[in-house]
Amino acid sequence: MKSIFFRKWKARYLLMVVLIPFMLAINGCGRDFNVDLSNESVESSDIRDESLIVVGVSQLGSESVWRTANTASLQRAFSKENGYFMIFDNARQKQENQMKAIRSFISQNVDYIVFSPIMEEGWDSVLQEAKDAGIPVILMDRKVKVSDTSLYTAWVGSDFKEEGVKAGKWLEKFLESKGRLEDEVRIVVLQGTEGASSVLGRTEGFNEILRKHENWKVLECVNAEYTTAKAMEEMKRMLKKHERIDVVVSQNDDMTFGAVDAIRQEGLTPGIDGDIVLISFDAVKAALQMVQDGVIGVDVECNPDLGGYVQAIIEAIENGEPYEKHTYVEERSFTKEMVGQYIEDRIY
Ligand code: GZL
Ligand code: ZN
Repeated sequence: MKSIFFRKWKARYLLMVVLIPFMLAINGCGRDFNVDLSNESVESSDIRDESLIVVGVSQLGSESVWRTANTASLQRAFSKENGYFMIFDNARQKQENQMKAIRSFISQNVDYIVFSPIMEEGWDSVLQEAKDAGIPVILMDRKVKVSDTSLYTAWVGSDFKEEGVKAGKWLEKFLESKGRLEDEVRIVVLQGTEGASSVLGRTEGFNEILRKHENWKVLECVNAEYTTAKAMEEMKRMLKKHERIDVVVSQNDDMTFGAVDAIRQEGLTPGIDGDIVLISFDAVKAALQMVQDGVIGVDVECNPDLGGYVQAIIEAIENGEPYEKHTYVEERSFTKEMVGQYIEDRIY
């Protein structure tokens, strides 16, 4: 718990650390940013307010609609009005960029570090450095696989395995409704970033159901990086390679959008009454519209609104109150029968 004086000093110092390079960049390198400094985004009031809690956030990237919504929830939680000074870094899908950001936060001696680890492996040493510096690390969304769980203070996110189980159980019900539970079902899987908790969990959960049906054949499981473009490319390739695909399990909506385009370009019809049914994850607004249109069979929600949960943990720590080491957020699945009522006021 840092004293108020220390916080004021640090906020002032931080502002200099952030501003000076920016000013040098404008004057030193001669590059014309054409920026009116008087409109500098970090208002001077930021450092005059009573002490602010300084939070270093390493976001893994901006690969998906889900990720954008997740970042927005962090900005809402760690606002100046809420008493925070957030330093935000976008790692652009590279683990080494997240490591650099975390080390930079440590050198700036922030009060807290918050990050979504792009993959589970490889965090022990940098988390040890944060622990040695006495900076609590709060994980959100994805998880880390570390030898010592005291290397992070808390984690907030989804039960990814449960998401996969929900998807498998929906497929059972869907096939039964079509009288195809005993038929051979030919499945391809579009996976997200290799080693990500959301990929490991969704795969594990779906496979738990898959194992019960020896007539379900997974033709191919491919890493499409959670992006629309990569998914379209891989889906096109698989449609040419396999003479028939019945189901696409797509581990996020952005990849689903790419797969739907590829299926249509192949002259096939995606959907619960078409040639290929899609199972998706995240449940972003544009995808829920596709659920309503019968293009996506089920969309298993993944709740990106984690900022408030992380903020509550920080408040608890600040006030010396108890908090959970692991917090699972509420999520549901959406199908054609019930999705209608949720689309209108979906904020992402
Ligand atoms: C899930 C999150 C995943 C989303 C994708 O919590 O890690 O990352 O499902 C995003 O959209 O890329
Ligand atoms: Zn989730």
